[in-house]
Amino acid sequence: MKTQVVIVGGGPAGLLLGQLLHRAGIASLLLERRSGDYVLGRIRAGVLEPGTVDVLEHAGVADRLRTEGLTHDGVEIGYRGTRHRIALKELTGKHVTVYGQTEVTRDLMAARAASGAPSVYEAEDVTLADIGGTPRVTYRHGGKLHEVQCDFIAGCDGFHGVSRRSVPADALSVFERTYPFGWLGVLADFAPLWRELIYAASDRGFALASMRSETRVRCYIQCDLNDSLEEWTEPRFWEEFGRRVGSDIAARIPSVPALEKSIAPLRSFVAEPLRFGKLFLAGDAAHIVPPTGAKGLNLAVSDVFYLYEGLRSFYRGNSASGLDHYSARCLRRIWHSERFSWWMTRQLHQFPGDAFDGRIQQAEVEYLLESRAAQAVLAENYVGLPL
Ligand code: FAS
Ligand code: PHB
Repeated sequence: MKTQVVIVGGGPAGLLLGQLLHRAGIASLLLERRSGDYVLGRIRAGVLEPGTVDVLEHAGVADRLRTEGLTHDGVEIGYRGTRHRIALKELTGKHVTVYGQTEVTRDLMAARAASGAPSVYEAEDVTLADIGGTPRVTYRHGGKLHEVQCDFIAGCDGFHGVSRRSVPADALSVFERTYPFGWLGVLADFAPLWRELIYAASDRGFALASMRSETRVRCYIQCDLNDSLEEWTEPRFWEEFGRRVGSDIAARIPSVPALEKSIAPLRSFVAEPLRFGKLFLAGDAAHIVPPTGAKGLNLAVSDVFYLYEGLRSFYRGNSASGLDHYSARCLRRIWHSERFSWWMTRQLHQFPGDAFDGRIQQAEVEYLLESRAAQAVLAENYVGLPL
């Protein structure tokens, strides 16, 4: 089989790239290791930057987002028992949209099915070959081995995918920071007891109050990396969550079962460059941010938009310049998001260790809550820097 672009990975990055390429008349084959249901079952991001919404509009997949997405003009920072609003809209003229990654993925899956562009789910043993020359991709499906020749490969297969691992180790520079805690997340069906997201920094640890709709909440607490889901029963989670976000909320949390409960480690990670020959990495395949800045999905979207623009100008005008500048263009935006996500994580979580860092953290948060200029810096980064 031959095609123009093989897309490895059917998460939001791979699906969005496939949709943008299809609308530009560029053929792609999408290979996803898991089933569609499995991909939809992963509960992840919840906040979309306005730039992300624009790209989804451009891709023709924003109808449901326009009607069901929640517009948020601010976020709250909880600190030592009080909550302070960061007025995103007033400070930047922009708002964010709360619309779960699962729904973005669902909309993109529906669009791909409607486009008729080929996708293979449960594609096993995807292997990339000759990525510096004439790329070939092999995979197993239905017990048979398949081979595809293509012009380009888009590695959209996430942090644990095969694409980044297909680049010779000496051709990549890796930058990484791990954090000594994780996030325990719970999805539950009750009306949010908060109007806007609350990022709460307490002496007991961080907590985040988010939502998916007017009837469904998504909440997180900082937890130890060795914690197990079994020891975090729902009553224990909600009791701890309430102690961290505030007694006014704690007193009103209903006793409802979790629809989903998971623990995710936090990591800052960037692999440079994002291009190796005819292979282009995009999204979590190239970088990871701690979710404190709500950047992961949004960064995947900007990578994909830049790659789509590069491929479109290659196929339309035979100009390789977009592809040649892809990695540098992505990395500038990636590092600004890495910085913001690291800063938000550093300031709002309880870190073990030296007293000096603890005082600096206190000074950072106090300054943030007192200074309109500091709040404008947070707001500009939270709504997302220009694409
Ligand atoms: P994804 O990981 O979503 O998709 C990659 C796809 O490739 C997967 O479907 C995988 O099955 C497939 N794949 C992997 N290996 C393959 C192979 N060898 N062959 C074929 N397919 C293969 N971001 C936020 O903004 N806010 C959050 O709250 C947030 N929470 C997160 C929680 C967790 C547990 C994780 C892991 C991430 C979270 N993120 C969050 C970040 C997340 O939203 C990612 O940024 C987003 O999923 C990136 O999308 P993709 O790059 O498409 O990668
Ligand atoms: C979420 O709703 O899952 C969410 C929102 C904002 C974040 C992280 C996660 O920073």
